[in-house]
Amino acid sequence: MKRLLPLLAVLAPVPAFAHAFLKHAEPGVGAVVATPPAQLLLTYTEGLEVPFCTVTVEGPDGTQVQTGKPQPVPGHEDEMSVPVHIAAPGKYTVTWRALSVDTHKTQGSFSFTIAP
Ligand SMILES: [Cu+2]
Repeated sequence: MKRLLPLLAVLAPVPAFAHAFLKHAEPGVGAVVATPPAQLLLTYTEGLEVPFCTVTVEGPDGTQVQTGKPQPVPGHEDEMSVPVHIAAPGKYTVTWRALSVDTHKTQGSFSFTIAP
């Protein structure tokens, strides 16, 4: 029965916090901001594999907003910045897909509003 112990350790559930979930965003989740941001800054609960993360933004009229590729933030492996071209006021919805350093995939979305 001695050999069973290492096996049980392997089967132990991975804690839920070991995935990359959105911890903080600029502009903030649900925020109303006066000035359109030149980039989004997304902070996660886990380190990211940024080249394998995607972020899309949908504008108030339902069309896709022009975004750049997610960029790593030096010194912050749990963050990525995304260049974004926002010209008009209204509600914007950000949809993100993240691959964390533990190879788990997560996804989610949130909105913010540019005040008129
Ligand atoms: Cu994970």
